[in-house]
Amino acid sequence: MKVTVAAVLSLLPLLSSAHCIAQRVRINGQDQGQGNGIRMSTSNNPIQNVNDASFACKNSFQSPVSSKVLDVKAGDKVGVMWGHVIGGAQFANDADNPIAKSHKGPTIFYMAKVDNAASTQPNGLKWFKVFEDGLDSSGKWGVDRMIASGGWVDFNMPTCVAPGQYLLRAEIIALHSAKNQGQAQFYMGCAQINVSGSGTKTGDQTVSFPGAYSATDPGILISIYDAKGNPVGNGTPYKIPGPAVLKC
Ligand SMILES: *[C@@H]1O[C@H](CO)[C@@H](O)[C@H](O)[C@H]1NC(C)=O
Ligand SMILES: [Cu+2]
Repeated sequence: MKVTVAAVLSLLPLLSSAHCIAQRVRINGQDQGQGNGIRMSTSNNPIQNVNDASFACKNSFQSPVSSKVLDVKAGDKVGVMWGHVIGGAQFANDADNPIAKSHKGPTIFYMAKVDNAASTQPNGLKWFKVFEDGLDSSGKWGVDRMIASGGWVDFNMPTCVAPGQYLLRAEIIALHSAKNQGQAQFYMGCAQINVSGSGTKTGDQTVSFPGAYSATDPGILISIYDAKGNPVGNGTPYKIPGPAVLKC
């Protein structure tokens, strides 16, 4: 009987999840390896409560969490890779890798200055936004571009960021059901980086996670569908949640 229950439970992720996990970092296109320098969750489930205690960096981390802190120079191109499960595809021709195509929404990066990126707990940190990619004029979303890039989202480390260690928070918001409050899906993962350079900034506008978002923010409680039901936006510009992106 136990075997039968276990077998049934093992099928549940196949039936229910079209979600994703942040799992790799690349620097100037150089893949740093799965789970290396990133706090990789074993769960691809989203967080839907914006006040969840794990809203900064997710939870259910693979053990041990990487102790690696990745060196990044200000101005480097830094990317994080998302995949349906750890490793990417769940099975051959997995249409939900890196994420289900229905999961339209923005891709975002934040950073927070820390003393030790490998050990710092993420709650109470001051996060500043360094990248955001929402809805463009052709009806394509940041998530569409992430899927087209094989799960990668890259940004340029601003040259004005002060040297030191940071948690780099990658985020995706899936808005397919966001017309009802509490139904936007948040995915996040935190990379551990050490920035070198001659910048001085650690954020102009900083926010806390949880705390930065409200369940009724216009970019969180929203129907993304046009009159024909296409997920191309509702006719008004999409407002990405959170503060403005750091300007150098
Ligand atoms: C961060 O980078 C600086 C400058 O390259 C280096 O001196 C320091 O040891 C690095 N720290 C970590 C934790 O990697
Ligand atoms: Cu999902």
